[in-house]
Amino acid sequence: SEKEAAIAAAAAPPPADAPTIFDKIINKEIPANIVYEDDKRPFSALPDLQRVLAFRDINPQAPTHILIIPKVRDGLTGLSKAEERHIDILGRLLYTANVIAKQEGLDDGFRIVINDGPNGCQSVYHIHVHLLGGRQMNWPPG
Ligand code: D5M
Repeated sequence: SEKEAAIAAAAAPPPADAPTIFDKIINKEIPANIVYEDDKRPFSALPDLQRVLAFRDINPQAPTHILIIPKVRDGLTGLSKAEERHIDILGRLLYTANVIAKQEGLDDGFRIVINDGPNGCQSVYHIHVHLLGGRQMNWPPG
């Protein structure tokens, strides 16, 4: 029906090369509460494609709610677009989530979430790891 088509269009992911709001955060064009950043240091061995940025979610779902993202998207609009070349950055995103969890004092545990695509309720098509903590999380998730 026309209504079903409208819903499908609204939920459809944008083109893979479409910029997202996270580009503006990476480029410091809009403010964000940044909690971690792999800086571009002249003598750092960390390749550009493995650098991550983390900032507080604007719509927090827990006392601690932080997003960890690659500073260069490199086609990784979502986890479902992952290819072998992304293995290092994927590892770094998870590793950094743990570093930040410790920084935030989440010693009793935390939740990691990656939403993918319409069914996963993904809204920003630049891969991001949600770090949630500071309260008892529930299972199953909504
Ligand atoms: O999660 C996308 C998340 O991104 C969602 O929890 C809100 C958050 N968001 C959107 N815009 C901003 C800005 N400008 N700052 C901080 N956080 C933001 P998803 O998994 O795609 O649903």
